[in-house]
Amino acid sequence: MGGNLAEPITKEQHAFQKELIEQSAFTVAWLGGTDMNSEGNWTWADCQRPFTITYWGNGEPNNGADDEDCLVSSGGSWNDLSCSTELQCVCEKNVCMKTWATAGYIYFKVFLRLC
Ligand SMILES: [Ca+2]
Ligand SMILES: [Ca+2]
Repeated sequence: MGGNLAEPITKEQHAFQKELIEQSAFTVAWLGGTDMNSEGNWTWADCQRPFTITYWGNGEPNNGADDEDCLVSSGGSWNDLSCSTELQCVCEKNVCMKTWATAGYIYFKVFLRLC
């Protein structure tokens, strides 16, 4: 497929991926953030950029069972979950694909399968 997990680093991109998930059959989907390298220090997986703006839900991230190092969007807010959880994902791609929706120069798509 050539894309990677979405990294909605701007408010516009966050709003866009939230809408995509809402339009899909799902409510929760993976995004490309993790703190697996350093607990509590969340970065975007692709280039290890630290988060600049965040949308954590109440009480999150809570590193539940000391095993939550991956990022999901859930109803528009963020939660950390165990990376081994099977969920659909929001992916992005930096080149034009007409079947993908666009927010700025990043192309997002919610994949309707587990990943
Ligand atoms: Ca964690
Ligand atoms: Ca959590």
